[in-house]
Amino acid sequence: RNLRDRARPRELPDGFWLGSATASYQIEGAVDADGRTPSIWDRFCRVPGAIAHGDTGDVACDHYRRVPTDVALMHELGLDSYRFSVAWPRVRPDGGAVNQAGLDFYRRLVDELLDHGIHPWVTLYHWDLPQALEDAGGWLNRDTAHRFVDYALATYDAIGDRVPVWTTLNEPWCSAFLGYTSGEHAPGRQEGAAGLVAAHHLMLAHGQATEALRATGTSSQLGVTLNFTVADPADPDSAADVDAARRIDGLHNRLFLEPLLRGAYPSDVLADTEALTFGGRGWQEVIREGDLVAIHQEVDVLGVNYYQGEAVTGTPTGDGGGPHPGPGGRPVFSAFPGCESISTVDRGLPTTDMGWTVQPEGLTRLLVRLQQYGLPLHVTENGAAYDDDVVEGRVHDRERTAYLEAHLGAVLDAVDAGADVRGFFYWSLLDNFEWAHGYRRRFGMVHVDYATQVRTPKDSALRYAEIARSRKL
Ligand code: GBH
Repeated sequence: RNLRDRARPRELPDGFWLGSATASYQIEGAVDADGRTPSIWDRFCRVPGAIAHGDTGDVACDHYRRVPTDVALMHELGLDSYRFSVAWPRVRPDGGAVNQAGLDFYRRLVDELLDHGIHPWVTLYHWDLPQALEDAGGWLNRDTAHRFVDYALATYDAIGDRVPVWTTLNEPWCSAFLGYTSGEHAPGRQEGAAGLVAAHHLMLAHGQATEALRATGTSSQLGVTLNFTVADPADPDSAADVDAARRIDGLHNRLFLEPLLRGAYPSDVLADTEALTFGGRGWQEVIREGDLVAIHQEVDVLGVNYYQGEAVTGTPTGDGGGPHPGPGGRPVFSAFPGCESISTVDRGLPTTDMGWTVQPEGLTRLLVRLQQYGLPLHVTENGAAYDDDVVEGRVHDRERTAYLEAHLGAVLDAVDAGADVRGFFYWSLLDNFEWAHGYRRRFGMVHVDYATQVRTPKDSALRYAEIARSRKL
C-alpha cells in the first residue's frame, strides 16, 4: 500500500466477522456450581509456585452468573460474533455421565447470543480437562481421545444446530508442550518427549471428534484452532540460526498443520525427534497404523491464533537451556524437546506486558503462508496485555488500541495479498485469569475490577465498536 492509500480508511471485506474471544476457565468462575467437578486447572492452581500470586479461577469474572449482562455488553460494543469454550467438567463431570445442568448453562448462553444477533463460535477444549481423566493418564493416555468424542457429541446434541462453527481444540501445542514438557501449564508435568505423545493424542481426539460430528449430518462448519509462531533466524546468514528457525517452526507449527491438514508428520520433525524416548521407548511408537488417516479429517475452517514474532538463534547462549523460574516461581523447562540449545534474541522491538514482541507484519506473512492449505482462515485470537487503570470511568489504553489497529490492518494486508480471511476475534473480551500469570496480566478490551466485578470498556473497546459500526479501519 502506498502512502496515499494509507491515509484512507480501509473497508472490512463483506461478511467479515468482528468479534471477541474468551475461554471457560479464564472467565466463568462458579467452579462447583451445578455439578461441575475439578479440571486440571483447579488442581494445578493449588500447586505451590505454579501461578503468580497464588491466583485461581474460582471466581474469575463470575461470568457463569453474569451471562445476560456480559452478552448485552457485547451487543453494545457492536460485536457480531463471540468465540467461547465449553468446560468439559461441566458437561461430563469426571469425564463420565452427561450433566444436564452443565449443558443448560451453554444453552442459555447460546440463546442469549442469538437473541442479540451474535454468531456463537464454540471451542470444545480450551485446556480444562477433567482432573479424573488426568488421573487416568491425561493426554498421555490414548483413551482420552475417545472420551473427548463422547463429550463432543453430548455437547453437540444440546446446542449443535444453533452454533454455526464448531472447533475441537484450542492450541494443542500449549496443551501438549506447556502441559507435559515445560510444566508451565496444567497438569504441570515435565517429562520431555511426553509433549509429543500428548500432541499425537490431542490430534487423534480432534480427528475422531470431527469424524463423529460430521457423521451427524451437521450443517455447521467444523474446524480447529492452532497457535502459531513466526520464527525468523536471528542472523539469516548463520546456518545454525536458519536451522533453529526451521526446528522451532517444525515443532510449533508444522507438527500440527501437516498431520491435521495433509495427513503426514513432517519428515524433518520426525528425524529431529527420532531418538527422543517416552516410557523407555521411542515416542514415535505411539503412532499406530491408521492414526494419520483418523487425524486427517476434512475441516471447513482453520482458526489462527497469533500474538508475536520471534528471532531465534541456534548458537548456544551459555545459559545451558536448563529450567528457569516460571510466572509463579516454580521452575519450568524448555517447551521444545530436543531444542534446549535454541534461544530467542532481542531485536529491540516493542513488547507487551507479557514480554512478547509486537510484530504485526508477522501476522500478514503467516496468513498468506497458511493459504496454501486451501481453507478459509479466521483469526481466532489476537490481542495484547498492558496494565490499565480506570480513571474517572475511562481506561486510556493507547498501546492496546494501537496494537489492535496494527494487527487488523495486517489482516487486511493479507486479504489484499489473496488470503481468504473471514473474521477476527479480539483476545479477549474481558480481563481474565491469564493462566500461570494469574490476574495481573490484562488482555481485555473491557476492564474488570475483580473486587466488584464492575466492567469498564477501555478506549480500545470503543475504537473496536467504531470499526464494527463503520466497517472501516
Ligand atoms: C492464548 O495462548 C490462549 O489461547 C489464551 O487462553 C491466552 O489467554 C492468550 O493466548 C494470552 O496468553 O511460551 O515463552 O515460548 C497463547 C499462548 C503465547 C504460547 C506465546 C506460546 C510463546 C512464548 N502462546 N507463547 S513461550
